[in-house]
Amino acid sequence: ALANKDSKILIVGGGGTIGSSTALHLARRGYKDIRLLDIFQNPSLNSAGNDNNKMAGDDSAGIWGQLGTEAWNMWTTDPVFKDHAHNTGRLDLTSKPEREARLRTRYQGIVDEGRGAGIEWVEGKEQIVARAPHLAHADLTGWKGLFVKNGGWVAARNALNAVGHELRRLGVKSAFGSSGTFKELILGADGRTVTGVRMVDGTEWCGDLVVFAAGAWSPALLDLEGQCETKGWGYAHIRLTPEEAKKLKGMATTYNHELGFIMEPEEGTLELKIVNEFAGYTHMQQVRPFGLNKDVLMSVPRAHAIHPTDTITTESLEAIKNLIKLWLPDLVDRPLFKMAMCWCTDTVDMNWLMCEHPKYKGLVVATGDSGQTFKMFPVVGKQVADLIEGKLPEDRKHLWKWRPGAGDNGTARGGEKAKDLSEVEGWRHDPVI
Ligand code: FSA
Repeated sequence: ALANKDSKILIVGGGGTIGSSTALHLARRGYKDIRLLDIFQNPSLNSAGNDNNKMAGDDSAGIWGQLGTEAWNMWTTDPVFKDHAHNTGRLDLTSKPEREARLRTRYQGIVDEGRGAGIEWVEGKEQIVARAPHLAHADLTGWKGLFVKNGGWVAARNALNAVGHELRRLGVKSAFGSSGTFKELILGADGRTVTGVRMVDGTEWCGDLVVFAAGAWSPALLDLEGQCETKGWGYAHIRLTPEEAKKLKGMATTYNHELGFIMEPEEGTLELKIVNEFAGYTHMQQVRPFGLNKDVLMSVPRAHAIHPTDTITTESLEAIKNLIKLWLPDLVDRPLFKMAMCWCTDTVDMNWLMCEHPKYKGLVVATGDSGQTFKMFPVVGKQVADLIEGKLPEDRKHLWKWRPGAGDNGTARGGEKAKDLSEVEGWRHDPVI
């Protein structure tokens, strides 16, 4: 085991998805000295999870299938999570052969595992509209894919907030602001044993174990040897009338791999979020992650919380308007608001990077979200806690190991290469001071 119940555990990124889930599992297991460190308090405004809603569901095979089943189970039964899960079902659709092949493999994998009751293969207008009546007037030519029964969406920000409350109730400590913002590791005399972390204002927190879960900031803060690439995706909202919301009540989460996705608006807010799907944008900057002795060019977040006047790119805006025209034609003229970019970090093969850092003792990295983590929010921290306790099964350890330069195993995101934000317009609106 990398720690015992009395160890001082510091969680960098403790206000976000992976960090707060880790704290929850450790605290529930009786770890007594946990401290969250983050620039913003939970739910951190820098977290991709700080969002109205996220897609969720038991929709995969293999290890991700085991986790997905466990996660959906916890989403719907655990007292901290269950008020935030909405079992509307989820469509995962495409009209492109390459994506179709992947979805068919996934479908077959789930069926072969004896879990076929939770999933349906759908194609053609009749079958799709039966699960998504709101698409009755849309052109669904060539669309096919999965209908996931055990899934739908989760109220992401509210769930992150609920975990934050639970952590405070369980006695987990925290530091936010400049004394919670990571600058560097503090190493012992051997130059490799981590004894704590130093923050941007000079505060030093000592610890026996550091869990590094800085989400999209991870590769810019700590040298990850090129294993993670940070990208941003845009979203916008439209405000519905109560009558319009009533019509969409219970709507299955509708995802099309070429176009984007929508989910049922949360009761009370009447805000319908619309997202276009694409490769994401990089934001290349010179940075010096801890562990390197020179600056490197890499993609870093341009956080909305820190640049609140930024919106989204003109091309995302057009794609979002197009999605409204195709799927929700009655709402084409509705103004768009709450437009922002949300930042995630991808590994090449879209599996987490969750392991001990090979260069340092007492440092666990838990990152490489790859756009998959919020649906796993209740269980991602269980994997980190198992890793710390030496209980993580070998196959999971292998999947999430330190692997610079490793290929993609056919699981890479695919599609077009990401553009850089410097090449596209419309997103930047610096305030005039
Ligand atoms: O279950 C899923 O398909 C989640 S992907 C969600 C998403 O918004 C992606 O669509 C996007 O491309 C990026 O990876 C962020 O996450």
